[in-house]
Amino acid sequence: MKQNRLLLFLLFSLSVVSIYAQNTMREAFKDKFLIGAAVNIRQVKSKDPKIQKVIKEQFSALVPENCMKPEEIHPKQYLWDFSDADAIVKLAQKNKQAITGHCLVWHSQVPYWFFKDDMAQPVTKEELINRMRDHIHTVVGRYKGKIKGWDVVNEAILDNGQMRNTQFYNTIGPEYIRLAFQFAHEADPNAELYYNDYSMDNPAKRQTVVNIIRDLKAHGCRIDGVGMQSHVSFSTNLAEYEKSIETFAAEGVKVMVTELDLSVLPWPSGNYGAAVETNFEYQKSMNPYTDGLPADKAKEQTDFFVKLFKIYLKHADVIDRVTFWGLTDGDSWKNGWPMAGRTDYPLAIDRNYNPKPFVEEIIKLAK
Ligand code: 9MR
Repeated sequence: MKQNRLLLFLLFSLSVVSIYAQNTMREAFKDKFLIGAAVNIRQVKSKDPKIQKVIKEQFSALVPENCMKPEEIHPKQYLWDFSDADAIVKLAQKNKQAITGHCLVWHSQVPYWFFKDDMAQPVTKEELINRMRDHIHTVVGRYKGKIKGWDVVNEAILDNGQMRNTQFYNTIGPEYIRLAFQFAHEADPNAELYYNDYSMDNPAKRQTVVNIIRDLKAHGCRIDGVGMQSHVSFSTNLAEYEKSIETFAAEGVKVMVTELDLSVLPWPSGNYGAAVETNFEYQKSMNPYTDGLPADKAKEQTDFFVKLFKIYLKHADVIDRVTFWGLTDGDSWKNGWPMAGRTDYPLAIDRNYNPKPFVEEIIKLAK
């Protein structure tokens, strides 16, 4: 009798645990694709159990939001600071989460020294290639075998489909992309390598990404995937967005949703990209939800995320990972961009570290 009761109790506990686990994104999507979050160092080092719990339970992949960027990890030519990046890698390993390295070559968040010689003059092409090689070899080499894949080149294309005139492009020429992929592969032959960009629903950009994939392959370079950042808005054209997933997949690469967020705030102009240099002066009328998100807006957001996740699930065979760009609404870069000082609600986890109502809806879709 006593044994029966014990057995019943055990069975009951097991089912409670499994129902509970099913209710996290990590568990619900485990056979579909990785579910990731970009984390900052404050969250990684936090002793607050609420923060550690949500990181571990809801996500199967992590990406450092800032601390692997050249500015942070390589502030001077002969000075490296791996402490924060190491901490993130350690946490992800402990939580058995896949880690993406972000990012090796980007026009933003590169320290001043990178492009200047001792006389503060622009470096030569050869020197910039040497510096790029040294940077990539050192960073990728340090985490060899620990990082699933790297955003090797980030945001190299303008919205009109032309190459962005970055210091890498202007000094080295278009082959800087090829070289970056080559150096990353040399440093960790088993790491996956990605091209990452925003506004990937834009047909002009889509075509240039295809050209980049083909050029890399034609030169024998490894490219495993395309990262569609996906800083989306309610007016993102989902038909074009889905077409990009299909187009990249048809080129034989994996697709990754790398920086998903959905702002609920009004946009001060017609551009919905993620160009870091965009900056508008604060206007109170552009910050309408300081006291909380009204029910109708929350519903609009839920409906949009449901539409997005239906697309992701439909293409789960080619989508490897869906990563939110930030852990909670309170930490999102969207509170400060493109206008500083606003209160936005773009992510899956709210300011109290609880999953938002739409999370339950997307979990239902996954089942
Ligand atoms: O979220 C990042 C923010 O904290 C930084 O201040 C910003 C600086 O450029 O970069 C943000 O992350 C960007 C990412 O690295 C690349 N794609 C666009 C993201 C939002 O700007």
